[in-house]
Amino acid sequence: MSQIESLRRCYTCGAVLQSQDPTKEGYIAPETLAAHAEKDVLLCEACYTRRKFNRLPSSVQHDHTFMTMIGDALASGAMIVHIIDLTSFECSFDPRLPRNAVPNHIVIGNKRDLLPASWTDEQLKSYIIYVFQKNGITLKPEEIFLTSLLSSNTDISEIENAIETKRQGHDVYIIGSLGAGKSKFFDAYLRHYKNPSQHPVGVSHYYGTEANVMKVPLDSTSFLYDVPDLAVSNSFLRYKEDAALQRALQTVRPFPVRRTGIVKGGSLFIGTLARIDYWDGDALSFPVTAYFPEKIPLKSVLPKREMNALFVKYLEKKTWKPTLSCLSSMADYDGFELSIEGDEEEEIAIAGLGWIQFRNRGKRMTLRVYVPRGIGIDFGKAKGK
Ligand SMILES: Nc1nc2c(ncn2[C@@H]2O[C@H](COP(=O)(O)OP(=O)(O)O)[C@@H](O)[C@H]2O)c(=O)[nH]1
Ligand SMILES: [Mg+2]
Repeated sequence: MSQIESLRRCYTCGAVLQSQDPTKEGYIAPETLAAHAEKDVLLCEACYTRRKFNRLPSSVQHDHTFMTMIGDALASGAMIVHIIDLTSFECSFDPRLPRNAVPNHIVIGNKRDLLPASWTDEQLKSYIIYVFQKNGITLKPEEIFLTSLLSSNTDISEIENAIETKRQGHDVYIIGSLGAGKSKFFDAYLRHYKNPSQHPVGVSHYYGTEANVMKVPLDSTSFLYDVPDLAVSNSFLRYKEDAALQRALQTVRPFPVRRTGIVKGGSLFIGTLARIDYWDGDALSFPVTAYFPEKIPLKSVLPKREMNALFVKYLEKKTWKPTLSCLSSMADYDGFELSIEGDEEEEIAIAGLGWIQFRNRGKRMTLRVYVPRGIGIDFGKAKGK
């Protein structure tokens, strides 16, 4: 006799629960399943670990205006031009956005000038493809353009041509996080712009939102829209009131390449803004290359018995500038643990601040990363390699 059984799903992520393959989604150990078989609410191991250890870094949540505009764009077949800040975009994806929903898009990787000149365009494009793919968006190299829009004579004609050929008569929406370079892009775009229509270039209320949005006519029926800034709720850019910090972050000088190391039991203090501890592992120490704006201090700290007390002492004394007014004790930081294996160039990026790179030569290591509460971190393949 055949029978129909309903599938059991993880209460948090919705994956179908399975006990066959720990590397596939929805895995739950057979003994856990047996012990809790009568329960209605079951979690897969990945979600259970995240809940128990609060391991998931903060992701960004776009606001109502953005979601409305992006919804319109998708529904009308519009083209999306996504401007990213190459020094920090890993944590700018909203997990609520439908995956691979944008059939027609290009990505502009801006602030090329802040990255090492020796990194090739191919390396950077393949990194952008990798990060977008991790966030469920497939990109092709020909859909990516690299710019330094700070310089007023930047030639964007290649991008203008790509927009004109790819949009196929549809509207175009310019999106990007605060500080990515959207205003600079508009400056460059409007420099050579000739209005082909009867409509004026101007700011108008966008239906269904509270926002006033700039509209640039592209022909008599379609427009280029400037979408309000994407949220930076999980980035250091959110601390607008800390002026000295913002001045240090909004640098026009390339991020200096600083080589240092972290000793087992020791730490890398990024001023008192963040901290990366080498908690445990096979090697006694490992070399690190750090990329932060030059005014952000770095200090490699040898193992001390009371690492937290030392860090808090620096914090209280305001030993390192710039400081952040909302930080006064370790309770103001989120901690994450990274367990690393394999032999690859790895990178830890801290949203809006910078990143470190290191090579893990087949060793086992556990790092702990502390960042101000709510700041996003990303861990993955190193860029420019
Ligand atoms: N170094 C550098 N800074 C840039 C570049 N493009 C923009 N900026 C700076 O980044 C900040 C934000 O740029 P803006 O165009 O206002 O970004 P928006 O918030 O997306 O509109 C400003 O301080 C710009 O001067 C660039 O290519 N290189
Ligand atoms: Mg702007």
